[in-house]
Amino acid sequence: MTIHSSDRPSWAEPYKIKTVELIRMTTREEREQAIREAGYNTFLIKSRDVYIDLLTDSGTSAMSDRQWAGMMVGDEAYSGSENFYNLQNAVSEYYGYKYLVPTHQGRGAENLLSQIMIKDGDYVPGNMYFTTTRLHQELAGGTFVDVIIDEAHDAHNRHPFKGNVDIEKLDRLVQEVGAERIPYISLEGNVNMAGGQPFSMANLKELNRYCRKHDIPIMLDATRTIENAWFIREREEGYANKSLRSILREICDLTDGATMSAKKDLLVNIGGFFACNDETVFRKAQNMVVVYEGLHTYGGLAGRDMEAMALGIREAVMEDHQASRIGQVRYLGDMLRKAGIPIVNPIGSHAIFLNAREFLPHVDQDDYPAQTLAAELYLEAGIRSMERGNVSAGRDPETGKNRRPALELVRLTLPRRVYTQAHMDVVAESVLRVFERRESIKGLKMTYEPEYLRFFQARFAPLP
Ligand code: PLI
Repeated sequence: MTIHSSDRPSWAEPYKIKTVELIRMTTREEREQAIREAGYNTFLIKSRDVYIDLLTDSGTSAMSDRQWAGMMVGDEAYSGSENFYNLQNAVSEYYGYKYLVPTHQGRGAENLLSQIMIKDGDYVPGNMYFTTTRLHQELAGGTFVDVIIDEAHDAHNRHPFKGNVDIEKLDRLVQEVGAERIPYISLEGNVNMAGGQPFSMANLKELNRYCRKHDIPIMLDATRTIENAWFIREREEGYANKSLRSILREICDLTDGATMSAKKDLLVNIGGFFACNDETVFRKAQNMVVVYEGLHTYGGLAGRDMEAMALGIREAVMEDHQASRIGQVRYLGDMLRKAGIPIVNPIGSHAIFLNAREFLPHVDQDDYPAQTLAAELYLEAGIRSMERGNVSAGRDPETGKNRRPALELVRLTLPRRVYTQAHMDVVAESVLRVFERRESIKGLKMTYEPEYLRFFQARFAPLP
């Protein structure tokens, strides 16, 4: 019998700390200046002015001593690096796809997939949008169509699998536009914009049956799929005694290919890949990667990066690693929930999402409550978070208006293996202090808006 670490009443980090990075607490005056200079956009704050950095779990994880040792065996040959073959073996062993093309990060893989498979006028259904994914679909001439279940758009709904695809919504699209105008469905594990919400294996099996019938490939956004596997084991009948590794493989076997940002699940600071089972698609990706990323055996990465990724795959499926990863997120979420802070439920795997709509009900969505709350949390305690609401959603290309999404959220994203429980206590106390003075908080107006992915570089000013 396998004893999973989730059987233990409490978790502890399955590592000890060998190197530390010093962080600096700033004064209120310093933070006021920093946020003003950053145009009230947490993306634009200098890292040295941040105390606890919860902007993202992307590329911010701590690598293990083995991964660092792997960096030293980087084979920096332009072609045919040994580390590429190690990565290829690891992807084939754990994810099971036949063909692999490395890319510098996730959006590099999204570019390949979108350019290869989408034609002008196509429709790309997906279980909620992700910013870079949708943009690449649009740049390739496609229109993204949200086919996630309605529950995902409701921060209070406790559905255990809010990442599920609504097959009826998908079928309506197929009836309306025809399967031949749907190059693939984009399926994301632990749906980021919904609050890190998983899909179930039952839903994926049903989706697979439907897509086989209509000849629509399923392309997985595998970025946080190992974390999705954790929830399948925890919540779905028949999976309690299965390993994360076997659940991951079952997911991949029900799909046709994947894009991957290795900067999340896979515990590296840079890297990604495109993988698939179709040889024609692979040949196109292999050819296109040399235009945008680099030769097909490195795709924009150094040999050492590919080695760290290959080792990261093996560490990411370790049971005690995920137990402590998800345990830490829940620890923070439970503290906030008990203090009456409005957050998205159920708690996902990579972040706690503050419900800015309820935190600042008096701030209109076009005055950007989530952007405002992220700026206030930085001002309060030097904690950096990320807006995931009206700014991130962007404008509707047809109407030019803000999309005003149902979810107006601030994401407190936990890097893997980086912060301690004591840091989580400080975060919770700081959020509470902002909550206590919430009524005096006013919104922001946008003063600079870039054309693409505006949330990265937009600037704001406080409303009077
Ligand atoms: O940041 P990239 O290019 O390595 O990956 C893009 C990307 C694709 N899919 C998903 C689900 C993501 O979450 C994602 C990147 N996410 C970031 C940067 C984040 O902060 O969540």
